[in-house]
Amino acid sequence: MPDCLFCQIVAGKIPANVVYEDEYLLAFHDIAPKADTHLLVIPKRHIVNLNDLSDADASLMSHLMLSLPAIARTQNLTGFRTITNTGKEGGQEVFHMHFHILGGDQLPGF
Ligand code: D5M
Repeated sequence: MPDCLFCQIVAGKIPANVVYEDEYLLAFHDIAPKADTHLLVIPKRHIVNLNDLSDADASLMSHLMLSLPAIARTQNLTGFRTITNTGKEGGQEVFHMHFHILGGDQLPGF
């Protein structure tokens, strides 16, 4: 998706501080961190948000969810918070699905 910011990061056209990459996923530091450590984990393929998923994405989503702890461990996080915002009303600003990983300090209860 040429106009998508995160697709451009996947394509290497916009720089990012990448901490993890595999065939399906990319993880990098959020440009405006809301915690001591704030990562974004995205599928390389353009998916808008959770509303855009179908059964065909089951294995990708399984892989993404199962990768989150290992991606957190690259930053020495044992405890962390994972958030995904879905749609404008859900606070989503970048319309390429991403999972926030927040940690590094003691987060307040939610
Ligand atoms: O979160 C979108 C997140 O994307 C927000 O925390 C800022 C982050 N962001 C925006 N541009 C960049 C770049 N260029 N690199 C890294 N992080 C970025 P949302 O859930 O959509 O509100």
